[in-house]
Amino acid sequence: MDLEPESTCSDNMTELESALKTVAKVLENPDSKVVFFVGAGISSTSDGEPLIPDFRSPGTGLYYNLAKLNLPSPESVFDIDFFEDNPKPFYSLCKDLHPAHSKFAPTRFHYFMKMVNEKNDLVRVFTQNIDCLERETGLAADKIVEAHGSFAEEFCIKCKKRADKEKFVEQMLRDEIPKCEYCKGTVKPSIVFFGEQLPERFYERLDVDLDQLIDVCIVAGTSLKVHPFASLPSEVDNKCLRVLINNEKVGDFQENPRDGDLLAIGDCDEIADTIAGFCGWKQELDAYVDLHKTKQHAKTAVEMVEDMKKNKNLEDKYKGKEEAKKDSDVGKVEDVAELLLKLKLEK
Ligand code: CNA
Repeated sequence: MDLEPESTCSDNMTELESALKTVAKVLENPDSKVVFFVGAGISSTSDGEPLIPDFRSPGTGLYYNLAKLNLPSPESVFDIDFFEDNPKPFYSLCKDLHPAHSKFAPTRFHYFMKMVNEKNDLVRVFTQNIDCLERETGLAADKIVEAHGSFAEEFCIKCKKRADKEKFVEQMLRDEIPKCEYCKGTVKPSIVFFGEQLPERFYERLDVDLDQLIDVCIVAGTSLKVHPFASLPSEVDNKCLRVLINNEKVGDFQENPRDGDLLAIGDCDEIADTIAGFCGWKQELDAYVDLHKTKQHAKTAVEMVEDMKKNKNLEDKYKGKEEAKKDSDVGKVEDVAELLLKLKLEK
């Protein structure tokens, strides 16, 4: 009998695989306490397709696109003093970013965090993102700290009262500057502008959450350049396993590396997918992502049907139902409408 040359798994394993297997081993234990520190990179692409651009990239970044508005500087759009005098530039882009109107869907990485909440003891997701995609997965707001605020709520900048969401959205979609129903002050989403304090909840949770023994902290999609958020990875206990999932090595992982730090340099979605595979969660993760896509397709198809009902001429635009079916990519539009009702979508 020929004997195969002896080879261990680790012989063939790349450094990255080995790091991800170590993470998976921790996550296989349901009692593991997990914390996430995340940023714009978890929303910048979705399964390789561009999603929400970052702010600074030349040519595509948000600030680049603001050049035409003739602002003192592109950053003025998020400056509270500037906003008080002239909220128009902010509202010219708010519609595209606001979850009530934007078409952005959570990425595979967002759903991975939701799965960690289901399979482990998720202590908290600290995010710098303002896009609300963590909430969109169904993860409870209590599990999320939006360190730089978000579009989840809107407040009057004068009397500080919370605005009615429906009225706010109506005004925004009519391209009006939303006004407070009590004092007529300007209403602003609760994203943190330059010149404003971070939410108190950020400091409260930071004190309490990081005071306990966390098993693994996963830092993902952030350049760790914006303070005080950037210092979070340095605040976790020395016994905590620190993992960086990012396109590049950043922050404390670069400047003050600890023994045992794991570096997963690469795309957030791909790495989340691999870890999920090692944990045996791959099918469930795929199901979450697919369900969301089906909902999106169903929404598109139903919108088309509604359009067609409203205006017969639109049949020409879609060259009849056949074209609409093709666009919807999920079979008959009527079936999709039915599916949508079954799913009881709120939106
Ligand atoms: P950043 O400074 O733009 O850094 C992003 C990091 O993610 C960089 O190191 C990239 O290399 C890395 N990266 C980008 N795409 C991927 C990917 N697919 N996989 C792995 N790594 C990737 O963003 P930060 O969050 O660190 O900066 C903080 C700012 C950006 C906060 O104030 C945010 O509010 C703000 N921001 C938020 C959004 C959003 O809400 N989606 C979008 C753009 C900017």
